[in-house]
Amino acid sequence: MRVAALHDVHGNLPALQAVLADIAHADVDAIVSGGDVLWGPLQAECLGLLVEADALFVRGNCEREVLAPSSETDRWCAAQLTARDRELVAHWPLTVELDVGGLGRVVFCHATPRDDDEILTRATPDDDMLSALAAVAADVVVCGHVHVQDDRRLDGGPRVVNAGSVGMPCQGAAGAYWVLLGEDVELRRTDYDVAHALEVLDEAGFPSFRETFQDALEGRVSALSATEHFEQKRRGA
Ligand SMILES: [Mn+2]
Repeated sequence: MRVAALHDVHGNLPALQAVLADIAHADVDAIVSGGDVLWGPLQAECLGLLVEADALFVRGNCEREVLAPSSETDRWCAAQLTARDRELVAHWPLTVELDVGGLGRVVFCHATPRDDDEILTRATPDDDMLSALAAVAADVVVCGHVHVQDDRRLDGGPRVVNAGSVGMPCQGAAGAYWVLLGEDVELRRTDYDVAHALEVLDEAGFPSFRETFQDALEGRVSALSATEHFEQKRRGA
């Protein structure tokens, strides 16, 4: 079995379209949507495409936040969804489990299997990773949330793969980031026309769109700066 995991699309429809076109040539048996499809410019359209592609969904913190909005931006996002969209999203689970090729039992989640907003980064010490994942019986855990790809083997714990972000990456280079699982783990990057995407997405009316998205889409947010930001947040600094 081969599985494509697509995390943190954040309403970036052109990025998602490019990844789905790539996946069409990748002999994939299942697509997992790893959370945070919402909270972005063209989220309802992204949701529609993933439903059409028969994706298996897990819930991200942004799905939870859009369904219970507490900011102007959350409320804008909520207003883009139909009652049927909201009903669908409200039922997404925290995890999906699949047996994948040579990898064994794989648990897909947004942030960690126990919490859609818990932070784990490349810089998180092994002991902290192990305690966050202690209750998880899996060979591999696939997560997202911090928008930086990673593939790490924990001594005495699962292999932890971060799929990165399709729609709002922090990799220091433009593109849509995702992961392909089969006999092994392939961290993938799909190119798309970012200048055109920025124009299309800007039209959607997402509040402060350019300020929020442009640097990430143009590849100007480095993995190091994003990791430092999230790691400080994790440590409560
Ligand atoms: Mn998230």
